[in-house]
Amino acid sequence: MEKKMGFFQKLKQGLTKTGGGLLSSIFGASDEKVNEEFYEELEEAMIIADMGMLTVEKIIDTLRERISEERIKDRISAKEVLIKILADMMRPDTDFVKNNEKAVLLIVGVNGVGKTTSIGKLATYYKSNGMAPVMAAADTFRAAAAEQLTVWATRADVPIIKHAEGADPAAVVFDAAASFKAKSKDILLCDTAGRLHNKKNLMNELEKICRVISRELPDVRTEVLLVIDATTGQNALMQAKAFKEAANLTGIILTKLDGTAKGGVAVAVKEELQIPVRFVGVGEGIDDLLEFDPDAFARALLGKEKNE
Ligand SMILES: Nc1nc2c(ncn2[C@@H]2O[C@H](COP(=O)(O)OP(=O)(O)OP(=O)(O)O)[C@@H](O)[C@H]2O)c(=O)[nH]1
Ligand SMILES: [Mg+2]
Repeated sequence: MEKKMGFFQKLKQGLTKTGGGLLSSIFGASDEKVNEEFYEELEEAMIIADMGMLTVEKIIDTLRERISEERIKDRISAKEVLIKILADMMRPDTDFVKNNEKAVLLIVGVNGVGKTTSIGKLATYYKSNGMAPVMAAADTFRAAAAEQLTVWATRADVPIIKHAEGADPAAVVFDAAASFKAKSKDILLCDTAGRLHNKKNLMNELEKICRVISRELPDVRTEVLLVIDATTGQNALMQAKAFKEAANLTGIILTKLDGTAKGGVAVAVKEELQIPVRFVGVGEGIDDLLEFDPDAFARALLGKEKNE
């Protein structure tokens, strides 16, 4: 319960920081009517909040239908319906790594989105759930990438497998998989490079890493999580499209929600690309990672607390 409140508070703080609650201003007092002007304002606000044109059209259509079916006349009631629609759209269709289930989490994404930081947070999260994580420093491309991950490994107090700069990332993953087996670890967290020269390079490297994982750990569940930065809006959606073509993405980590009112990309990635958000980043600290909660997230997008 306390965690849920924390989720909501942190999220709402971020989401309302820049826009004063992008969607909340539209709903106003209880006696305000649902009319064409309301739909227009709402459509515009959802596009500004990065939900993407296609998704916004679908949301508006669904909302119109429900409002007509339920004979809703006021904006306050319309808001409740909208929260439900958004939450259902973001809700994952599949389960995620269960507690006590072994897994490999391959963390991918363009540079600067928060991959390495998220791995530090994930290690802490899994450790606090009683799991034994190990990190693989498979970003061998950027100078000092392994050192940066080592700092997080020390903070989280988990082991790390690393090679020299410029080494083959797949070889790092190979060694990390060996250690995972030998030391009976639960969660293998693989950092990857964010700046490869082109899509073909990226695709080749990710394929090679995935081959090593499936060969060395054939019975271990593997999740490929794309990290996207919520402050980059529509750009984040483009990145998700590109990475979906390059790798078998299974989920999203949406970072930097503490610095934007535009969390709508969480709706767009699920609706347009069928990739569910699994975690959200709400700060630079080791505890600033939260399990994604579609209902709380939808409420936060609309600036509404459960008992408000
Ligand atoms: N405010 C905020 N900052 C974040 C969050 N996640 C990461 N950052 C910051 O974003 C910056 C980049 O984070 P990194 O983890 O180095 O990103 P990366 O994707 O590993 O970057 P490369 O390795 O260069 O590709 C750092 O300054 C982090 O502190 C977040 O949820 N909120
Ligand atoms: Mg990094």
